[in-house]
Amino acid sequence: MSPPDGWDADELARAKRLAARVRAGDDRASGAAQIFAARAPGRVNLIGEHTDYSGLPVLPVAIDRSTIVAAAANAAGEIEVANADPAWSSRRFAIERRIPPYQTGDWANYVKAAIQGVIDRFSARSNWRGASMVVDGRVPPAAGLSSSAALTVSTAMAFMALNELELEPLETATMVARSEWYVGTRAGGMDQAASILGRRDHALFIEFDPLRVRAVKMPANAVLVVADSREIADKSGTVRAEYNRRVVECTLAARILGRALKLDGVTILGDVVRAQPGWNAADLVEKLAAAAPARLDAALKEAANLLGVSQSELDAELLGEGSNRIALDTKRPLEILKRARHVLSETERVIHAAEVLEAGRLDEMGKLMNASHQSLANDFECSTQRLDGIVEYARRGGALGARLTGAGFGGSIVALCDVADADAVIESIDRGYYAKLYPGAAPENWRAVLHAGAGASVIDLRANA
Ligand code: NG1
Repeated sequence: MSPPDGWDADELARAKRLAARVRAGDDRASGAAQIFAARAPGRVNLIGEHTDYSGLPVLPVAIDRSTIVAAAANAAGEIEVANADPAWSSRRFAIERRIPPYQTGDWANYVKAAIQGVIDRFSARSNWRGASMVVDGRVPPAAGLSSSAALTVSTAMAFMALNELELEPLETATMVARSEWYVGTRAGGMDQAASILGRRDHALFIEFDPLRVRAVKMPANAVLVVADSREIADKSGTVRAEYNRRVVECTLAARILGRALKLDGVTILGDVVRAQPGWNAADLVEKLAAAAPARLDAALKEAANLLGVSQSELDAELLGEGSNRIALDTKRPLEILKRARHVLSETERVIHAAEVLEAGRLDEMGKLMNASHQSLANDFECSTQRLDGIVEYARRGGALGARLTGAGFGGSIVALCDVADADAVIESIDRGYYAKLYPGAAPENWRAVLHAGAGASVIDLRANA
């Protein structure tokens, strides 16, 4: 039987090397032990940025760069995990009902997040098989390409396979998306869904609540140039604080709009949109502007008054409690109107983008991507000078559209190009951006033409020996 799509000869060879390491490193896993390899790709988002945690649609592609985890059962009932990259040291931890996290920023917290997610999903089970695992990540980290989702998805799938557990892909995506909250980011579910449901040569129109996906064929003449600004979007530090702040701002906008429109049970902007068939962004933004000041104090006093709830109740609901509590810098006000304007207008752009991409209207797709970047820079305030610069060079080189991709605050940009123009776009970025910031350096590893690739899957390495 041939392995699932995505497992080409190189990926299989990688998996076999990792399996050899699993065997060599753990005599309990030696000999005939069953070894699984899970492969999960990163993703690049074409459009629909900072909409997923509002339950609103996104349009990413899974990319042809992946993380592979090889895993064998061990009798110790523990997780032992090594990384093929010696920069990340090995970790070992017990499988418990509540797995305590390592220090913030530790790579293996994503492994713990995945294992915890599976344990929580199958909470009736108690006899877990431990796993000896070796990880090889080829999705560039901190570049907006979701290396974290590639790691959590591959770990969760390998651990489930060892424990003879199976879920539908949509269910796995929901489970892993939620599990990443373990690392303290209140992310939506885009990355995990894209990694699991990716399809070769297709973008994915993903909707939430409930999660559903429609594959949108990429026109044959379209290519994606992804370029890393090399400004580190460090998800465990200040970027996490900014990201979580945006989540709070969007949630508040939703609650205020819900109240103004007399809707029950609104917690995210997606609830508002779904309750208003025929909605449009401009009208909703106008309603919000009429209902509340554009900015509210971060101590949540005004917001609590507007919503008719106590400040402490609102605080607990929005920021959470315990170790995962969001710490808000209260010196700056919360931007309600601008954030909502981005999310709602971006939602219109995503819906439109899926249509024009499907119809092969690449010029229009490019314009939507440019408008998205503008909105992220002005209203969502998550671009940087460097991201704006690299986007500009991509456009000057002939890209049909270019924008930051992922959370922003650094990381990568994505440019949509006609296949005939890809070299010129890369050349423009090399000369205008990399050569000026990194004179004399070779930029080959910093930018690439990426292709929409297959989603995650697990293979039994004995069957594919
Ligand atoms: P990146 O920065 O690519 O990890 C993050 C979130 C996504 C989504 C985007 C913004 C994580 C793990 N992922 O992506 O869910 O909200 O930002 O659209 O935080």
